Amino acid sequence: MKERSPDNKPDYAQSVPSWADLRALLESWADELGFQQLGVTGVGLGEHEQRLQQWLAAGYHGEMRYMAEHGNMRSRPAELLPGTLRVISLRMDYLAPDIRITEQLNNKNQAYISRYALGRDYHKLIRKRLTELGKRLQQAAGEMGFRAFVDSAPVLERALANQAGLGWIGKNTMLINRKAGSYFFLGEILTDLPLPVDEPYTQDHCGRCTACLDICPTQAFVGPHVLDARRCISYLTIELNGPIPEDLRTGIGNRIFGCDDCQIGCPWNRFSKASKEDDFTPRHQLDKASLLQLFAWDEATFLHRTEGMPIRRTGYENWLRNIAVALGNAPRSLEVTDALQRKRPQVSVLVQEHIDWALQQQQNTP
Ligand code: B12
Ligand code: SF4
Ligand code: SF4
Repeated sequence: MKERSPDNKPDYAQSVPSWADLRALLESWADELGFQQLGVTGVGLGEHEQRLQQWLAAGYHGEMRYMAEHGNMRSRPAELLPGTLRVISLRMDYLAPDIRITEQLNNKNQAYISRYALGRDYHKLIRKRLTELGKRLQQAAGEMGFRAFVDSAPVLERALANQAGLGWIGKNTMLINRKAGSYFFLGEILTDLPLPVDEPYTQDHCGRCTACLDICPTQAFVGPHVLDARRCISYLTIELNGPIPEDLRTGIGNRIFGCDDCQIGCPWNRFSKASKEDDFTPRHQLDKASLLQLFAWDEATFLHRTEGMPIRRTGYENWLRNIAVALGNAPRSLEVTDALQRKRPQVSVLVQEHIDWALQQQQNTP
């Protein structure tokens, strides 16, 4: 590739855009492709690497073995894609408009599904858009290698976004933006194009607030910025296979897939923006469904209705397991005990055990 002059002036060859031109193009394409913000960073993650190591050493990742695999690759993007010089980090807001978050959460007969999971699976959508963005950049820049990632690759996405200037890592460990809160996904493009980098976001706007730490229903935070995933409802309902530890079941309440409490409680989410993506609109009225409605789904219905949605990831057995726990936490009623008893003979030993717990809970509820 031809060199660009460092002062951003158009180069000796007219056809080579300056860095400033490339950045402007990148921003306008990102906007066109539905991203709300981008930033560029290098490949060194500084203290984040050590923090990740400490977190893993403490075992906070639980059964998410993929977190501990790959050595230092997760904090060294150039090991994931050799030749990488820069990471372009991007944000896409996902909060569907007109969703009544707290109403659903506060009604214990209703099923609470975390906000990011109500619509289409974001992985495919975002990766496709990132790849398109990378291709456009490649065309404009000339020779350039790149790969797009979202969520699933071994990279420390929040640390990268923080280094790229997108926001700070709050005490709830979320990447937060002052003007947009934290209800967004992160994705990135790793490239060998030496784009000028942005300043890392060094301010911290949490101040003395501890709302997220106090509100967490299962006390999953060891302290500010450190989450013991093994206690987090998101982990328990999505990542964990097998039985949910009994001492954490009541804390789960009616949350059957993921949890948003440490974001709902965050004052910066007053500034969160509604998503413009139709794909993030709730499907099958899952933002309004009752626990009993969802518990009645058979496997074929589950597979059919959750096709292309993040909920598919948990599988039917864990889905029933989670709803059984939530029914145990629901107000005492004949309808609930009846539904639990009727389902019992049709399900696995794992789900039966959770149903038995739920029946016991129902009995103990005044
Ligand atoms: C594993 C994982 C989980 C696990 C563990 C979460 C965790 N906090 O680590 C579980 C299943 C619990 C989970 C839950 C959720 N997740 Co998740 N998850 C991931 C994943 C795959 C890796 C995260 C990771 O690297 N953890 C390792 C630990 C060490 O990192 P960390 O907790 O972020 O800790 C950092 C800081 O807190 C910091 N730190 C430690 N001490 C200190 C001190 C100071 C002063 C500072 C500044 C920092 C600091 O050090 C760490 C390294 O930077 C990422 C995708 C990716 N590849 O990055 C998505 C990701 C983080 N998850 C995401 C989402 C949306 C969620 C949920 C909201 C989903 C839901 N509604 O249920 C919840 C939120 C729970 C929470 N508070 O984190 C988004 C976050 C977007 C954002 N705005 O931040 C990501 C980026 C996916 C994506 N591509 O959009 N998740
Ligand atoms: S997602 Fe829920 S359970 Fe997990 S840390 Fe946040 S408030 Fe706690
Ligand atoms: S709730 Fe308060 S402490 Fe927690 S992340 Fe938000 S501002 Fe920071």
